[in-house]
Amino acid sequence: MEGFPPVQPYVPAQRSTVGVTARELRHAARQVLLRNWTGASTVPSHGLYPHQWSWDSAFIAIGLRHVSAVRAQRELETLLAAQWGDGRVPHIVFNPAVPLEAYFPSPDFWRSSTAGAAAGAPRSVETSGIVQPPVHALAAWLVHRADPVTSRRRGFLRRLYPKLAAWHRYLTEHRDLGGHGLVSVVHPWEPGMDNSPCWDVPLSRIEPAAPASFRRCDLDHGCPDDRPTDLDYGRYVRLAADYRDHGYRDADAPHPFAVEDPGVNALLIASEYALADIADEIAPEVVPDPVAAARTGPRAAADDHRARARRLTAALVARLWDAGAGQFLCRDVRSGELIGERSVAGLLPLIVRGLPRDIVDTLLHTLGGTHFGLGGSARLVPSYDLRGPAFDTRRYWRGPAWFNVNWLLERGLRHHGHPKRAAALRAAMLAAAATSDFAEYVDPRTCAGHGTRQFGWTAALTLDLLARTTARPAGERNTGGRAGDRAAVRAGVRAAVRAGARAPGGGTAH
Ligand code: 2M8
Repeated sequence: MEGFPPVQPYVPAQRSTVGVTARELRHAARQVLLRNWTGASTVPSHGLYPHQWSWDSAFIAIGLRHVSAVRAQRELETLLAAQWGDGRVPHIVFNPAVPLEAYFPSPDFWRSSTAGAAAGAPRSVETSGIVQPPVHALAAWLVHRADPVTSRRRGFLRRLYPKLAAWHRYLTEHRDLGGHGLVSVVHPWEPGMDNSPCWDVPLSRIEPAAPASFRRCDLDHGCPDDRPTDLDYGRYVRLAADYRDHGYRDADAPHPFAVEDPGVNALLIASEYALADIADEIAPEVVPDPVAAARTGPRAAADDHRARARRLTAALVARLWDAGAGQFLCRDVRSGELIGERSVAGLLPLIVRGLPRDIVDTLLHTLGGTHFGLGGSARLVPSYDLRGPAFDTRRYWRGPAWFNVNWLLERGLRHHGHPKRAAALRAAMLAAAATSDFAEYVDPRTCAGHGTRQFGWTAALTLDLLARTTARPAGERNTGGRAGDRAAVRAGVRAAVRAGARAPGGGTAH
């Protein structure tokens, strides 16, 4: 609890927030993070997701750093304390105080401490056995940069660095299932975009688990039209159960679902660069032997990370770039084919340093074109092709816009020197967060909220956007810009409310 203010009662957002100021929005976002904090980490949502999720915690830490550097550090430390011996960071760390019936699949389904023992699952905490995108090194670096003095005093990066390096090694050494230098996901939950139309073909080969063999809890909290179908759930359960029954081993697992996803790989590349920055920062501590330092140079570890990032980037372009589509696509490792669906994951390489200029230009064009519509028919970037056959404005990862993805793209726009487009996206995100009561996801055209509310990373990334200038995202230290914030929020909210008023049933949170 070091350095953290007392919890204030939460005041939900009003239906009309035309007059909201940056200060009010910042206050409301902080309240969400305070309410969702459980003592050592933050839940995405007390109802729908009552445990700690891996990539959620990374995004949440990025926002928490503006509230309490120590709490942001603890968020990541708690997650990494549940790391497995083989280096994997589990996608869920279960809170033992939460009843089993609160979330499915529950700890007694995954049985990590026994079924995962050979892979080094911890004994003292129950986790899932699959992973999520590796955003953690990027988050750790940003958390450090927010308060380097506290970070150094607590030995934050020095303690996290070996864990983050082992996590990346797990991905590159155990998960290169295609054999071409890219990481594969082995379950639709691993890339975080659980129900993307990209998984429809590879998932169709999986025999679903019998409906009577499990009970979904998500429908107790969410509207069925916003969530995956029962058939998809049956397949998710089958894949997870088979992996568990194989001891969560990768080497000789059949992995009937294996996909190279551009989002996961782009985030790994961004995190490798962050790991290089971290290694530079702690270089005197990780190379304590002066003889070794003289021989290899104190920056050798950082150079290794940068070299790995460049190799991954080359593999990403070689394996997943589709010039005809104007974006990256997923590759089905089992069939060897590219998957012809346009997911927003195919634009996420915009966050990668050193991508060839012509590819960057094409991605920027695609972002604003008819498939993703940014600056045209869409206020926020949809999760899937606006013109795709499976597009659905409200169903989970099949069209709605998500704040973490839009935050990454806003970062990409700034990185590539498009501050005005970035500022417009930032204003739209702030408005959507304000009018939807920090919804889990929103209609990309009207910003009508869907899924659960007071959602962790929506609130956290709102705080981050409010704290940011429009400068390029180097190792950013936030410098205020509050007058600009206020103007951006007001302009964005007015536009969102106008759009909501035009759209049937749109624009409001409830
Ligand atoms: C969603 O996924 C979980 C399973 O991991 C679920 O549907 O129960 C996804 O949106 C995922 O990306 C996210 O990390 C998780 C918690 O917010 O919810």
